[in-house]
Amino acid sequence: MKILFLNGPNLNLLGLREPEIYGSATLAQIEAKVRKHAAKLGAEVDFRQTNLEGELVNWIQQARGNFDVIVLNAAAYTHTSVAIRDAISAVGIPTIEIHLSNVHRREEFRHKSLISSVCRGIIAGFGPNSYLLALEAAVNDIRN
Ligand code: CA2
Repeated sequence: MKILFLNGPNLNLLGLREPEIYGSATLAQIEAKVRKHAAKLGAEVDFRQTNLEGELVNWIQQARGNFDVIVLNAAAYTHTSVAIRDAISAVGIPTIEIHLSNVHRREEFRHKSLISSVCRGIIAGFGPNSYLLALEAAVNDIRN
């Protein structure tokens, strides 16, 4: 099983700024945990980050035929991007929406996700473990 992890804007700052909200782990440390766990589960992982909305759209489109599942932390684009929603819908690959923080405990503008309704499921609020839980979900729920 091949799983594409995509990370949106500002997630490259993890562990470097605002640790009280997002924790002290860097994205590279989260990636390392994901890779270690994926190896145990026999899953293959690609892990990417970009600050550009269009790049996320391109990566989602290019996943067709190359990945079985997408795990997506679209960061702020979760709440704004019709383009990312349309790409997920068009590509037809099961996509798991994830967040480090529990977006529903935060500002009201984070309560609305434009992508949830085209995703297979949502995991939020478990910090870096949200990534590992998504990996488990991908392997146990989506693998056929
Ligand atoms: O909780 C999450 O994973 C979010 O997707 C993170 C996004 C936020 O806009 C979403 O509402 C929820 C923000 C990612 C920004 O990450 C930073 C990390 C360190 C310092 C500043 C921002």
